[in-house]
Amino acid sequence: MSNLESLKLELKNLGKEYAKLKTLEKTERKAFGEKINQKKNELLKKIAEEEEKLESGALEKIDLSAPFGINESPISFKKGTVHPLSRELALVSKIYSDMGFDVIESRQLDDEFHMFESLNFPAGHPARDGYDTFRTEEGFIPPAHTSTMQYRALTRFRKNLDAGENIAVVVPGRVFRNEDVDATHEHTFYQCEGIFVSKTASLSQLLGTWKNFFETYYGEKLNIKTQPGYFPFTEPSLEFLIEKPKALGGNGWLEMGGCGMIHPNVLKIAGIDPEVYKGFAFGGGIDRLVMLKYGITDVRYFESGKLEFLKEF
Ligand code: FA5
Repeated sequence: MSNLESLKLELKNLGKEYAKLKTLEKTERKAFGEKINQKKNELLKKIAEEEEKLESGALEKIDLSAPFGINESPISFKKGTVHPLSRELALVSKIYSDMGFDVIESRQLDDEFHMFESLNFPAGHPARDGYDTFRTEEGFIPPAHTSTMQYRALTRFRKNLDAGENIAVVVPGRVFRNEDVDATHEHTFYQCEGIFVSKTASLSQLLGTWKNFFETYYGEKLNIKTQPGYFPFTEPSLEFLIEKPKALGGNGWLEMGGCGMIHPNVLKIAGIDPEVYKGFAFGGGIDRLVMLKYGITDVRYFESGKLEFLKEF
């Protein structure tokens, strides 16, 4: 039993002594009462001292274990900021998610099959050279576009079609090209791929879907137009342009990415019958999307790690 506990017990037992008062002669009562009162006061004093010791002991423990006051810091912490591309990628994903698309992650190392064969670039196809692809010594490929995820998205969500639903997926991701870099060309940048498959998917649905995305992102109605493009994995293939948003100065057309109806061979390789299902796909650059929104003049700022640039966001 601790010191404090035994003192408290003593005090409790002292209480019983008061009952004896009644049994005493009047002359004896005064002296007896004074004696127990004195004893009681002594005990209360000792209990208070013990409790104080305990309390100050607890405080000492905190001081010993904490290197500094628990509510203050010797260092002034400066809050960092989210990188503008990370923030805008989250916004892009949210817009597509609100439109009903699943969002899946891409990868930063891929292979020949996903980069080329699954996308209808047979071995020796001249368009393979157009992608300025990096390769590791082991033969892996850092993806040159997010289209490398088409086969994975199609095979993963093929079960939707069996259940009578559509495939609607977007894939934001980091991509790499062996480019001559300049103000609008980086070796490392971001894209967002869109993939939609149903029995009735059409080119007009593709244009409506992408227009809807750009209008939500820039917050105003936009004029769009297309011009012919070429990608082995879509047929027909188009380049998608928007008229510069009025809030950003208007005037002039900007190419935002490539798109088209998914080539029947790409559906076939992914185990989807092109006689029954049709699909559209689109892939746009995130860096240029964000540059336009914030008036950023050089794409190389994003990967530069320059604090003066990053602090603006
Ligand atoms: C493609 O990458 C195709 N995969 C797009 C596609 C997807 C077509 C699905 C059909 C179906 P392209 O190489 O044009 O396409 O690149 C698309 C966008 O990526 C460009 O419009 C541009 O915004 C961006 N981009 C391309 N190269 C760079 C670069 N070096 N630096 C920054 N952004 C770039």
